[in-house]
Amino acid sequence: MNISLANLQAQEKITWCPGCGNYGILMAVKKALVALNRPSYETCLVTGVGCSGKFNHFVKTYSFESLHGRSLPVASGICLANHELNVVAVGGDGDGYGIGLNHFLHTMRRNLNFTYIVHNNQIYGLTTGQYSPTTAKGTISASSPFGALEEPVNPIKLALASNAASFVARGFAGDIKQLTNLVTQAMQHRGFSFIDVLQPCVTFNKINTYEFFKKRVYKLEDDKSYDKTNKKQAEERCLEWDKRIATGVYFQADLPIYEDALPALATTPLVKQDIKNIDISASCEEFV
Ligand SMILES: Cc1ncc(C[n+]2csc(CCOP(=O)(O)OP(=O)(O)O)c2C)c(N)n1
Ligand code: SF4
Ligand SMILES: [Mg+2]
Repeated sequence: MNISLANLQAQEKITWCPGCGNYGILMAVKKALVALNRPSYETCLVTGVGCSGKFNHFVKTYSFESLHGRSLPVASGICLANHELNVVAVGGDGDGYGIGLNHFLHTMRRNLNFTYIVHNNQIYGLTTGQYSPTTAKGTISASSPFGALEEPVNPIKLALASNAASFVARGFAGDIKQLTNLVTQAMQHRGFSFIDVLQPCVTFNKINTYEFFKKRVYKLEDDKSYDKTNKKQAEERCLEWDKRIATGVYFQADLPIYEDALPALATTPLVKQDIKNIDISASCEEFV
């Protein structure tokens, strides 16, 4: 069966503000699923909480709406239970780089085989415009009336510094063609694939707008001198921001994945294993 966009159409009405960058990300994910011809039942989306956390309402796949900042541990569990699924975790910058930051670091260390897409709008959208971990220092917001005091998190730098990230990319919600390509590559990559997406929040972030990004973004794939297997180059490019911002695959490496080290997963996914004849009475005796 050939999968089309119509197959991925959910029933629920989209409630994001008109013009929100989330629409571009939604379209890119759907187009990537079409490009890979993955039926709805082979994909599981796992979201956190936020405007981005509503992502799973608007695309027809299996999904799990987790707690704020907890999409990665839930996605890890799903991945281990059925490593044949196309698992995709989705969340915001507050969700992933704030409350969920520890999970981000530990998931990279494990290099489990799933995709993580962060809607980085540099603000808490759902809760109406408080500053987030990626908000620029000095920004006036609902929760920083005198300007944000902290230095912002640089998610690409953080991922590279983890020394275990195997696919690190950045997309722009205003360039659906490139983003589709990045999501497709991320889903095909064997290992943890992370995409930070520059996502304008048209309602609460009046600084990082479509115009702001359009003036600055350029594509790494157009730069013949750029080598995505060279981490040093990635570390340099990820420091750019004020004058220009690189999009594309910053870094990719073929590293051992967590699942390979688990003998229990070698033949077939856990969910498909026959456990009828396994005697757990001794464990029950001890723990129950
Ligand atoms: C444990 C917990 N703390 C706080 C909240 C309130 N809360 C909901 S969404 C959110 C932040 C959303 O920002 P972000 O993750 O950037 O997502 P966006 O809405 O911008 O897509 C917060 C603080 C919550 N739901 N749960
Ligand atoms: S508040 Fe911002 S992030 Fe949330 S739906 Fe509206 S534009 Fe999008
Ligand atoms: Mg946000």
